[in-house]
Amino acid sequence: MAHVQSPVHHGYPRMSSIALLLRSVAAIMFSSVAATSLAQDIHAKELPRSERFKPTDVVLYQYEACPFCNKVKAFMDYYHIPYNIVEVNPINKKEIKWSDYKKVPILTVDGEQMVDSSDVIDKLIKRIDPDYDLDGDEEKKWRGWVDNHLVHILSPNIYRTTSEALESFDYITNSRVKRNFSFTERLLAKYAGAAAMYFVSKKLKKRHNIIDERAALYKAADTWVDALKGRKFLGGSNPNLADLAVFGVLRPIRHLTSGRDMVEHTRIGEWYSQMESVVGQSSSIKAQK
Ligand SMILES: N[C@@H](CCC(=O)N[C@@H](CS)C(=O)NCC(=O)O)C(=O)O
Repeated sequence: MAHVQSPVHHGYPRMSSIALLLRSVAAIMFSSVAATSLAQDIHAKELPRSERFKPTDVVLYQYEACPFCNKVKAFMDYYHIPYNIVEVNPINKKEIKWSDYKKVPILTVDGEQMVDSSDVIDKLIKRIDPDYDLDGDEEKKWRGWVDNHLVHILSPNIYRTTSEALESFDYITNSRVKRNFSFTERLLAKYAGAAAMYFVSKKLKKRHNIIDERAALYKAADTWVDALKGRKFLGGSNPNLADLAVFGVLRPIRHLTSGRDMVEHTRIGEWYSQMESVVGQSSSIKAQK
């Protein structure tokens, strides 16, 4: 799972020139691989949950492993909104040149641009259910916790060791990518990307004052389970937007070593499985081991 965005906007610190070079190689390789293999990848389900909101053309401009993008995907998966994915090249961002907004996700809904994952979700839920109350304290608090706390713990975990970093880049050898790229290209993307992100994640760890990344992940998972207070979901018998946000950012790591460790060492497994069965899995973000 590459997390090869620009250091400027995603809070990446300044890097040594070697790390920068490696990251650039990884980013270029990753983006060319991903852009071709994932672009226009349609995710459709038969029965939209909303009778009111039936957009005909939804496009998500994303980075495959961007947690904010994965939040939007989990929401659209749950609400059965069919969408196309356009993978953005993290170096030149040519796929979003048409927009003034320079981050991902960007969602276009029948030509209308929506930006910022939480705003996107707010807009979509209001179209699905105009009466939806976005001001519920608990839901708001935990959605904020995902954006301001949980997302920062993920990179230090998935790129923690060189072997975990390599595992996170394993998706590059998945079958869709295989069709379009040579063995050498895939190998270079995987090793350069993993090396770059190994170093970047150490800087991120420092920046967010994380001493032990696994301990932080376990603590976050159990904090979330405590917030459930025995309920099936934070939303009660059905997930609310906070459930979908937590699930969205954890889904890409669930089948990596860090995600397996998390499930093994915390109480999050039951909630996660329940979310998985109501949202469904996304084939594009599973570890390919
Ligand atoms: N608050 C925004 C944050 C979006 C964000 O930071 N996205 C990162 C990718 S994870 C990004 O596009 N960074 C700029 C870049 O890579 O150049 C949201 O929730 O959508």
